[in-house]
Amino acid sequence: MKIGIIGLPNAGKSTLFNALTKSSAPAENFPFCTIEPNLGVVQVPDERVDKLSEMYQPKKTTYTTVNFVDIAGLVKGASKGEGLGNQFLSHIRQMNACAHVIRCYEDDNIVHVSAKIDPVEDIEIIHYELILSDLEMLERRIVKTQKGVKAQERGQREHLALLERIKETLLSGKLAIKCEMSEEEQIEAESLELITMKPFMYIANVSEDETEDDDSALCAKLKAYLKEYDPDAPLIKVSAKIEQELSGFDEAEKKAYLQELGYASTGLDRVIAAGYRLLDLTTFFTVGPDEVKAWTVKEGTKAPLAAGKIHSDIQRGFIRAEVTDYEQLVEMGSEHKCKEMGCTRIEGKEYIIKDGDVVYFRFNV
Ligand SMILES: Nc1nc2c(ncn2[C@@H]2O[C@H](COP(=O)(O)OP(=O)(O)O)[C@@H](O)[C@H]2O)c(=O)[nH]1
Ligand SMILES: [Mg+2]
Repeated sequence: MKIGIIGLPNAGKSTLFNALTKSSAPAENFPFCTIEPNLGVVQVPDERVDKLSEMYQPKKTTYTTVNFVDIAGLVKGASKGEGLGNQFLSHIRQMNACAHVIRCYEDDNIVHVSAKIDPVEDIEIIHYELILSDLEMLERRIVKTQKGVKAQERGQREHLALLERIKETLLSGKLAIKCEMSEEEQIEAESLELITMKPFMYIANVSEDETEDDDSALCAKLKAYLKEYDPDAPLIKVSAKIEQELSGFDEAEKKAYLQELGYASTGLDRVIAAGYRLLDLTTFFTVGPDEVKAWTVKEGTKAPLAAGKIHSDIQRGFIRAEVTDYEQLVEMGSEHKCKEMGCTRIEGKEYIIKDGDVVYFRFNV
């Protein structure tokens, strides 16, 4: 599962990516410094893991991770091949979700490709390119489907109607995900690999002196625009520059500095949490004196497959899952107490893992 970081050159993608991964992708005042996409594995902060770790005092505590990819400079004309455009677009197509970084910071030393800072114009440039690229893809699909309709292949007429509707949506400047669809159509549309069908989040990269509740004119403008254009998508305000500085601090220093700046948590934590939510994943936990660990599965995963994440033997020899809800475990204070009080459920092969389940798998090989 990967989240692609996209946006215009100098929006602050690499700076943010570096802070996220504490790695060293090149961040320079140069539009095409990141050509190959950079992959970073980022730990997802989860206070449930902290709490469980406190309870069990295990030798090891393991959080889930999410992958971020720094996809570099999309520019105006990308869908027509400008600035290595097609290459970037094909990278984005492989992502499960997108984090769109928009420049809202002012800094005369950092050039802007359009020579002026206007977050709404920037966002529109990127969306325009993504939509054009999707339209091209869709058009090819439509031609293919028309042939299917002519040949009277099953379901092709309905499929064509859906494609035409998505095309209408794109032509009106909206993202494909905004096209009204039934649940089945949604699944059908997701298989089209359209970029604008992917879940999006927006990251406003603001000036260092901007606080959480006090928006600059640029940030306010962006917020107002997104409220209309994509109201369901999360918008997160960060200063990439500060996040980069913070990533070198220890926890105590970080806290003090954040307080001084008027931020409740690091922007990165909010970016990671929102990104993780965007991917629609389910987290379950295994606990014990050796390790407290958070695991990630796709929503709707059944118990044996989830067990297989831990070890293929556990999946193969799956007998049952003993499941306790995280909240109840914390309330009762121990697994023993939970069992005593009848809060631990015995679940079989058909059980679908829920977010927050604390699971013990019984198996035999
Ligand atoms: N003042 C300021 N400069 C920033 C900020 N974010 C990025 N920059 C600078 O802008 C330049 C380009 O940033 P980079 O992360 O490489 O942008 P990218 O092209 O989107 O990857 C670098 O010199 C950064 O230090 C910010 O929030 N404030
Ligand atoms: Mg970059």
